[in-house]
Amino acid sequence: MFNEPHRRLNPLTGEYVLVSPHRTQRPWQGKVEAAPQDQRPAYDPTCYLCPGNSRAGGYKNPVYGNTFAFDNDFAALLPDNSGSTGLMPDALFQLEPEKGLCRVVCFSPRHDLSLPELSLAEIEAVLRTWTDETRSLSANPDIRYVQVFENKGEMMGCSNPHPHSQIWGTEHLPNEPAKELLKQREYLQRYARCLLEDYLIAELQRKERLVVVNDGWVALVPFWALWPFETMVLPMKPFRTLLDLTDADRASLADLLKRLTTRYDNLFGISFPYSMGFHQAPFDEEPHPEWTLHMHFYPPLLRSATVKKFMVGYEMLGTPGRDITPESAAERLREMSEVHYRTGK
Ligand code: H2U
Ligand code: ZN
Repeated sequence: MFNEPHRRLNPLTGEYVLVSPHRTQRPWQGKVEAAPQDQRPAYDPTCYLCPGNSRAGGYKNPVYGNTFAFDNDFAALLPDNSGSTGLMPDALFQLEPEKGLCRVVCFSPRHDLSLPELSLAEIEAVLRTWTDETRSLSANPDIRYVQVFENKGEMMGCSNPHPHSQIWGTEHLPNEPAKELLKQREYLQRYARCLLEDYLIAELQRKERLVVVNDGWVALVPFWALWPFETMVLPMKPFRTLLDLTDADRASLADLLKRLTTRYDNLFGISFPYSMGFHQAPFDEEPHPEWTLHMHFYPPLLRSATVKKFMVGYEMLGTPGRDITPESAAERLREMSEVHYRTGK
């Protein structure tokens, strides 16, 4: 691969990333984050997500034994938002109402565990809950997109270490899926093939960016990865949404997620922070033959548990960039053990 500065195209968004492999030797005298504290009790009486505890607005959590989903008490979107009528279309001042629903999904009653520390059966239960939530949100005629995501770790601004994720159902397509829809549609029209299906076939042949492969799913560092240890999870079968998965597909995805997130935790010996989520086809009554269900993991860490990547300066004003190549990041992740450093399992 190139050792000189180059740019790579992200075919899913149409945006470029600048790769500067020669810069990895540069000394770091900038911000060092405090290593996150990993010691937590199994139950925290002050946690608003632990079983039996109180939440905002006087709600009390049930003594749940598995996963637990509820309406976000501080939802960013509201279901009955009819908006102000009579808005004038204006080229420079466009505004429209947005309806939506925000859910919170706890992975486990255990306050001290995270995804890689759960059993395969427990991860399957999380996948089932995400699927059930997607089904009920998408049944609402006002909801055309369902975004499942987890924001993990203090470094990512996550407010609570209790393992949880969020699901937002919205009337409009969010920015990122909107870009991906356009690009996947263009590719299908041009090549009569799915962009991500072709991409997966090519990556399975090249092998240099693969991280974990099982019978149903692949985790890889995409050729155009922007975050140092960014990965994508792609299915071997042509799934469009979470609703297409069988129990067996969920079992194999649980296996892949456990192995991938264990490698992440082992990389710097900490509970690895990230934002991750699914990009599924919109629920707008269209068939979406262009779409391939996939996941993105965007971790902020660069070279240790305490040095994170800042997306600033030229990256905000020009083009985002990276130093370590996607190929070397994939190699580092491939070298990691699939035995978790903390649990020994
Ligand atoms: P994050 O840390 O990922 O933001 O998730 C916590 C969510 O939980 C956050 O969106 C919600 C916040 O609005 N929340 C409740 O729904 N009830 C509460 O009592 C506190 C926090
Ligand atoms: Zn808790």
